[in-house]
Amino acid sequence: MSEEKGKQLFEQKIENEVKIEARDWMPDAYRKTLIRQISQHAHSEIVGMLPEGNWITRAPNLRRKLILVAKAQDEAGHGLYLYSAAETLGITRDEMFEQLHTGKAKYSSIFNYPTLTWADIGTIGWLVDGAAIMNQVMLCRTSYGPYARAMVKICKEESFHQRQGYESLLVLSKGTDAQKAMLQDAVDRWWWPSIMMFGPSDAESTNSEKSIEWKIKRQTNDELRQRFVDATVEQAEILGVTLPDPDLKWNEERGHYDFGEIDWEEFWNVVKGNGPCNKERLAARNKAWDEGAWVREAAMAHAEKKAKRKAA
Ligand code: FAQ
Repeated sequence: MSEEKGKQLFEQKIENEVKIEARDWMPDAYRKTLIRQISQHAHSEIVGMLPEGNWITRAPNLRRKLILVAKAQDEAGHGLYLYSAAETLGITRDEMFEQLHTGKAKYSSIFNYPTLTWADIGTIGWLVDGAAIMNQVMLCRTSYGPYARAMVKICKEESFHQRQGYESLLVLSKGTDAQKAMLQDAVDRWWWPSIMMFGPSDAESTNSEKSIEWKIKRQTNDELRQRFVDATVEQAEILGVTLPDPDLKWNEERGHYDFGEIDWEEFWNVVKGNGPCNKERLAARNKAWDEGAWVREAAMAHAEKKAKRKAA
């Protein structure tokens, strides 16, 4: 097929909401931005297990421990679907891991904050998974087929993650004064980083224009951030916590909550590798990769032996 014909078909498909598939012609920049976004998303799921892993051995009871183990396993699974979706675009998994391990690839800023108390785990479920879902529901309608299909499954699991977090916080909210204080402290620390997850403001977002045009992103960073704030305020009221933003107020005219200015200096600092836990997270991933070398070698040797036996 000529490049001209391929381009025409691509544009028609985008226009008519027909998914682009792995073997279809696509502009190089579309392929490149998808590899960037999907691989960063995959890395976020994998690195995102680390702050939670910190609490698996210290969960307050067996039920909470089982839920947390299952949640972390789901996140590993999300990472794997997403790496597979990115591979369909022509990058290998080893290349993606290399980009993560050398610090070349980004992953969500949120996972560079520490989990200091048990309330942080429920707060991650409520706010971090809540923000992730707000962003990811639109990705179920993204224009690239393998990414959209992966996102449908991921979103179902993420909504369970959000609910288990909120339920665990509801229990703390009815607990002792110390438990209530622990809950408020966690919310104070996670609120701003959670609303930073949506990325820079639309004016500063370098990729949004093209991604919206190609229907990779269906809503902008600021639109999603606003929806998240609007949905979360009432949930905070039910929990009896205050959100740490004195400028948070209902704006009758806009029909939305106004909120204070995000500390963009903090955001970019974390994105550039200088957040509270960036170095620790990368060191943990590199250690896991190095220590897993023998497993990868053994699996390859076994696969080769099986293939030889089959051929013989
Ligand atoms: N952190 O031009 P834009 C989860 C970068 S999964 C770090 O607006 P774009 C599950 C951005 O990459 C959470 N970097 O970029 C879970 C770009 O740099 P580049 C992850 C960020 O792509 C829950 C530059 O800034 N979700 O939570 C961030 O159009 C609990 C300019 O930004 C996804 O990845 C950030 N927050 O929009 C697991 C969803 N924001 O690449 C465990 C898919 C922006 O040009 C526990 N991704 N940057 O060098 C997306 O929807 C988009 O990529 C955005 C950013 C919305 C994140």
